[in-house]
Amino acid sequence: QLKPFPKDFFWGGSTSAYQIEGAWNEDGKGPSVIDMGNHVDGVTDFKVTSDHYHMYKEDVALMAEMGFKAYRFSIAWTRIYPQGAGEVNPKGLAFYDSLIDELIKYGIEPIVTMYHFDLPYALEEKGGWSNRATIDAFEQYAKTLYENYGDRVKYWLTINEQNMLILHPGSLGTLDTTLVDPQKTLYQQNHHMLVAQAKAMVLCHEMLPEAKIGPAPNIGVIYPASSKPEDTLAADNYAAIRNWLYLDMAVYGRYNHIAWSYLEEKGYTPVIEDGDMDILAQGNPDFIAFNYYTSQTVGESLNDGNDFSHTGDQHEIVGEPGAYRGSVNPNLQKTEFGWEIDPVGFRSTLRQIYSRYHLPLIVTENGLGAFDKLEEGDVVNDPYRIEFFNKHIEQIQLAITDGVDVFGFCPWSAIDLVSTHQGSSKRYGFIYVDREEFDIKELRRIRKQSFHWYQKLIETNGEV
Ligand code: BGP
Repeated sequence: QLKPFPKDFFWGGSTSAYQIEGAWNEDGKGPSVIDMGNHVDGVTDFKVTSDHYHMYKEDVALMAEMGFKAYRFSIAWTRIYPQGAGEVNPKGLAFYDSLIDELIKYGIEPIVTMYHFDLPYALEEKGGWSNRATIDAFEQYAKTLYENYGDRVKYWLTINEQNMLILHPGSLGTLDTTLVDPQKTLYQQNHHMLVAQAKAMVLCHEMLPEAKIGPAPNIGVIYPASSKPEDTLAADNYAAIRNWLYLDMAVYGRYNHIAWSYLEEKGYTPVIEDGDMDILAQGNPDFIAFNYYTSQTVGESLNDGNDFSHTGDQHEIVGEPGAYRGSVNPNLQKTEFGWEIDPVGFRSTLRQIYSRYHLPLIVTENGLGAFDKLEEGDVVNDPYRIEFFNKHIEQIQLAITDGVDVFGFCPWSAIDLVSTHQGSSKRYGFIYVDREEFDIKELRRIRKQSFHWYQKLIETNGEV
């Protein structure tokens, strides 16, 4: 007997500032690492994207029409603090004021990510997350957000996919390619981000006792490539390095022991300053938000030069000699972009996270990137996306039936936007944005077939 979705379940959708807003240098916004970074040749940049900055009212009205109960979006740090710290930009503050008010007008719960890959470039120039001053800048930024929006925003997310920033900085365009010892530096940056996150959680609880805050990593179940015991051990290691390091720290305030032993073995351990572990222990999340696209499969490292491999997700070239070897899962089909599709793995992921942490869960990303086609008469048929979501939502319900406490599903993406490194032709939205890679046209919004399907799903609270 299936348990129903909770009555006040947060059905919604998700986006991030730099991928949807455009207006990259308007109204006092400072440049971020994304604006200044080398973006991938042959695809569009992030200057205009879906121009949500100017079209947000129309977009929110469409989300309301779909019946959204919640909308998960990010605030661009560089709109609030153009230089990352110091002077606040009133026009930046005003934009999110209006967006939040617009959401509330329709009864849509704002769920705010503070930082989604777009570090202020001014901070990057001073060393970015390698510099402990960035921790203070993040805390100051968090304080400003709480002061300005805390009366209306009850759900806060600290850092989007910190684990992907560390494990796949290349494809996210956030790696300083001049680094001599990138891995060691990345784990030092990781430590600073963890401290910054803990400080933001402590401050949130002090300033906004009614609000809730949590981390937002990308989590997916890790399978062993075979039943060979060494493969299972490798999968355990990879799960610790990819998933649990981040959540153990957020929840328990300590380094996962398997991940730590990996860091020691590789010589990647960060410098931990006095007081860091106390702050890490004090920062406690109220819930766990996570993004799930696919599972991963790894086996024992064979140290033969082929441990690195594309696995289920193309940002994830997985494998590390001496630790684990990336592997393709022969049981799974792939999307047009080569990402393995694994709805059952979604249920496993939900169960694993809940069993480890016993905190309420919200899914802040899940979705299918595809080359959607605009047909005659403004029709966009995306049955593959509907099928993808049906299968994943079914698995959430099974997880709920297993006793997992899930309070929301905000898939990627509410509306078409620009992919992290694969341009605007890789679409995820329920709402089509009429533009091409290098021709922005008029950016008309068009309801896809999945828009109507999702509207009905929300109306029936998950029964279709
Ligand atoms: C997640 C990110 C998003 C997003 C999504 C899809 O990793 O949090 O920002 O874009 O993946 O990935 P992509 O755009 O690479 O297809």
